[in-house]
Amino acid sequence: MNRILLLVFVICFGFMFCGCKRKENNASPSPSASVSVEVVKFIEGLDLPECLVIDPGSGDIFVSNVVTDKKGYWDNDGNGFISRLSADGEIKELRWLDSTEAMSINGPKGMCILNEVLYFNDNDTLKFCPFNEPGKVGVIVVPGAVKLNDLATDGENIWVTDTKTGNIFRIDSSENVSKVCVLEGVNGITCAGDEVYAVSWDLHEIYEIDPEGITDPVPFGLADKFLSLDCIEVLDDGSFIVSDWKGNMLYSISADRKTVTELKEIESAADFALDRKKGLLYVPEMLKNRALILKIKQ
Ligand SMILES: [Ca+2]
Ligand SMILES: [Ca+2]
Ligand SMILES: [Ca+2]
Repeated sequence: MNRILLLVFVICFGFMFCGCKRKENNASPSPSASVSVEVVKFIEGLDLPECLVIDPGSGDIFVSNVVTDKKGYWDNDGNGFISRLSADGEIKELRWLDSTEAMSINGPKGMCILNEVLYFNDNDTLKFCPFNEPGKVGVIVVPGAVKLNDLATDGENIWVTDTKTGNIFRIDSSENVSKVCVLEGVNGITCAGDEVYAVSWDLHEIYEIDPEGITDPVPFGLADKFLSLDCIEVLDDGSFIVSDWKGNMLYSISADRKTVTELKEIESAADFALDRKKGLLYVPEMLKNRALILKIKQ
């Protein structure tokens, strides 16, 4: 009797499974459906890495290390540092830029590189270090800054987000600071051609930003898919990759902004870098004190 019941169950389950499969195959193909990632390497020995960026000049990778043993991610504790790695993930200089008495580095987060200068957010202060003057750190005053998070560049300006105030600023080459708009809980920001995209940690949503700040940020309508978004990048085919820090996941989103696909489970996935030419992602796995190099397969 039990065997017959089991057989009936197996047949029913098999039918349901085939039905689902057929439905899936009939679905219209989405541009991101074929995106997947493969681990190339783990980079160990980092200390709460929040952000990785690629220097277009040398190809080297820079890593911001927040450093705290008590969840003081935003404490001005003078123990943060920035590492320099080769493109294949070997640590060249763990403390390429270190905190000093004259200029503390506390909890460095988002970074960008423009004209041979590394810019990095350090809690309430935007700092920078020119590559030709290693160790020398300058400051750009950002109005009302509390929790500066990400940085991006459009090739002329740099863009800064403040997660606490929601402010998004654009700063030109003369260090003129313009407030573009406010987006509650804004974290990651990226520039793609003339377009600017940002993600909100608190609203767990992705937004297209009007670079002129005339119209309000336009949500993708995917807020029910994520927990706390950290970073966003745009691939050449117009699809997106985002990291969900609390959701411990890296996602792909189709260019039509409708289909969300899980790419890889990564604990506390933070602010990753995209190498377009090589099709590589450099993703910090923050609470595991390491980063992953992933190959994008399309
Ligand atoms: Ca710290
Ligand atoms: Ca971030
Ligand atoms: Ca970023």
